Amino acid sequence: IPPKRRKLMTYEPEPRSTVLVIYTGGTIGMETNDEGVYETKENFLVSKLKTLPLFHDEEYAVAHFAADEKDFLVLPHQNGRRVMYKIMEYKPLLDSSNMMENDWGKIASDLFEHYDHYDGFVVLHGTDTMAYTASALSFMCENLGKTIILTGSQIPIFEVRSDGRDNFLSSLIMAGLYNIPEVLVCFDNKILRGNRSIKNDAGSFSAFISPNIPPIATLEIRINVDWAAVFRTTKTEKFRVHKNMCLNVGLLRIFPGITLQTVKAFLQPPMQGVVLQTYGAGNAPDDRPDFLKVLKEASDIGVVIINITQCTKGCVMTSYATGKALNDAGVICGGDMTPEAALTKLSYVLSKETWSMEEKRKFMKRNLRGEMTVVAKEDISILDFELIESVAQELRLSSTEEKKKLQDALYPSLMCAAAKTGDNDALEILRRSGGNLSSHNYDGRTALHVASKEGHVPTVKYLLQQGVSVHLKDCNGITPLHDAVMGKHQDIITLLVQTGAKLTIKPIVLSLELCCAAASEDIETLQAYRDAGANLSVCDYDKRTALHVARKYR
Ligand code: ASN
Repeated sequence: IPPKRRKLMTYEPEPRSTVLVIYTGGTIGMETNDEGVYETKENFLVSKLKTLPLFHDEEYAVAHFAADEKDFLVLPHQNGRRVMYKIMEYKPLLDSSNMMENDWGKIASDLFEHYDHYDGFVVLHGTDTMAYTASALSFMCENLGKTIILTGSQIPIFEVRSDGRDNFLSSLIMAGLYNIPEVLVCFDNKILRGNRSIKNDAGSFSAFISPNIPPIATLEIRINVDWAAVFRTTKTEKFRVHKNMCLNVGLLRIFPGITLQTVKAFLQPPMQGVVLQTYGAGNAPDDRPDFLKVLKEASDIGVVIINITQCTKGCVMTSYATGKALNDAGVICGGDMTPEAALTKLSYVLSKETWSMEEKRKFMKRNLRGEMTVVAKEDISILDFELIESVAQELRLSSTEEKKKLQDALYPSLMCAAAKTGDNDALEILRRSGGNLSSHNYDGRTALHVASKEGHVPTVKYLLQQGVSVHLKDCNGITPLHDAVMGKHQDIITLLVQTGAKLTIKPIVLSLELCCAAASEDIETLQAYRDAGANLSVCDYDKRTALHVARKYR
């Protein structure tokens, strides 16, 4: 028996994980040249790392590596486990400012080719366009089941002061020992979702943030992973990569006084998709019909336009007339996507040849890889969450009885959520798939309570036509009519009263509510109570009426 084999047989080596490191370039592996500027340098990272005990345990390698493992490096053990890694160096190594879409394609191909042979992957990358590559890879990698971490540094790894050593070591440990099936960015002891990250500081070691969601993990004395936040695919399909991204996309940041010519020129063919960076919560001038017309015309001929905010943090909403005007011009709400995520998602979605235009627009609104927070208000149906299907799959439910139980548990909440946004289509689908529209959630509220409170007349009508009772009370004894009164929705009050609803509120409670309304001159509330059939002369415990109060506060 050769000596190496003999050692192997005497004791079991620690369990090992393997990581493939794809080294694309960036400051992390650079050196200062004669002119005093950083430059990439080929063929030296591996040999130099081998001399650093923190990056390579030579003694272990000699004792335990098999013949076909000689290209690997191995970290000192971590809680009894070993991370072995192999570095695949690209030629040429690139400053990430020089990277293009075909470089993303190359990384994706290599991930695919080696996917089955490694437990996790680290991509060493320049920081300047790391957020773009991370976002692009998150979409290109379909049905991802392993950890992919992009990292780099602000100072080269072999300089005396460098953030590169920590970033690289943390990435190796996370990719090797933790299964977080996402494309991530590791920087300054934080693991961020790749398509949520942005380079936020050119001079800090804490160069990256994910402004709209907390880190997925933090590396402190303990490594804390927020497992509930990890985004997972719900498909039962194999990992694959989609490489042919659409290049006819662009990013247009509006500014006060932007000319019509600029906007027009930008939207010219062959442009297929534009990310429009607007002000604040998604606002653009609504007093320039020419500007909106140009957008509408482009959208009508098939250019997909996504609205995101110029602010680092926050999201696009249609709560202002200026934002609503964009919506009316066919511009799609991009929620809280980063510019990098919006652009690469557009590039990915537009390149899907089998998807119709309508599907492409729909998918742009959907959360595909955790890149956006789906705000239910923004004309997204709760059905877009594909909830029941995903939950049933996740729980591996098979029998009809199990599925029925799941339905009973989930449908009342789903119905209330649909009623909240006035989503009659969703309610109808839930009804057709066996849901009982009169069912109530954990605190006794039905879809009718919620729609009445929110003031959705068509939804209230629909529910009444489906036979939902107006007499149901929630756990606080509140009926849909009382909800409509509190929401001051006159037409809903009329509808409910027509259908036989009665106010069941106790006289003493009613008197207090009327007195409060009178004290604050809230005529609308008084009218609402009147229309709901309340006796406005009801007295409080002091025998005083709303009229007494109104006179006093006159
Ligand atoms: N220019 C470098 C790059 O992006 C910056 C860095 O890596 N810190 O490749």
